[in-house]
Amino acid sequence: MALYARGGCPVVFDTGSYLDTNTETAPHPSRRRLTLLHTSDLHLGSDSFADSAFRGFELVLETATAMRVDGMLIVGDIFDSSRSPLDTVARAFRRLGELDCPVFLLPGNHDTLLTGTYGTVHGVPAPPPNAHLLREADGEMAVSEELGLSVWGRPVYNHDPSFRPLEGVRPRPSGGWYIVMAHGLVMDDHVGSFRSSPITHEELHQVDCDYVALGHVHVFRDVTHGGPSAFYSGAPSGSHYATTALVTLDPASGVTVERIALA
Ligand SMILES: [Mn+2]
Repeated sequence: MALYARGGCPVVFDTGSYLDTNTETAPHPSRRRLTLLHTSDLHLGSDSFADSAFRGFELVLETATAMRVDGMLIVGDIFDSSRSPLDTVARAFRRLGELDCPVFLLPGNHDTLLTGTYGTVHGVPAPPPNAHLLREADGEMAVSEELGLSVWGRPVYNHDPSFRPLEGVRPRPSGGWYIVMAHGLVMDDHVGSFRSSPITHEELHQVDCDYVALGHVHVFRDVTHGGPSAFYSGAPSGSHYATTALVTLDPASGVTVERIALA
């Protein structure tokens, strides 16, 4: 559990078995309007485009600050590989720690530095206090009581066809907003069953939450399939279509998602 004070109100991140007890004894406040910046696939520390990757990250941070968002969602592949330089990791975490809002961080298939899938990397800096890294292999919930927001995600430990990013999604908490993060490939009909980390249209239809924040595909895309709004944010660097997504949760008008071009 980590505590982060913002505006005098503690934000409590709960993990694993803590959660059910906590939500029953401390119900969320009623929903209020929230804006969240959704990003993914930053690939910091890449061998091939390290400088532009970090510039893309900085553009996302500038956008978050300029828009005074209430929180940030980073849906996988923040780092490029287990070989991403640790000083890049430290710099990235320091910059995230300077944000005046909670950050929800889900490891993607490239984040083996964070999951230790290929062996523990020694000396990896800790995420800043305002960030919650969703590391539990079976999925993990983080709760910001100040925002009235719960965020669930299942990190990628084994990027293969048997891994289902939306398997075991926690039921919707009793109050507040609920966002599910998933790093994987939404399967269109023409895509074969051999693809890794698949997400089906049926899963997107069935999931009971307010917004599904996706990562892995580097292009902004609406993949809503009859259920909650579901979008890929696009990557903030590495193409001519560098984007991020601004998500607004509004009690009156519902969920809206805007594509923000960064290039
Ligand atoms: Mn990926």
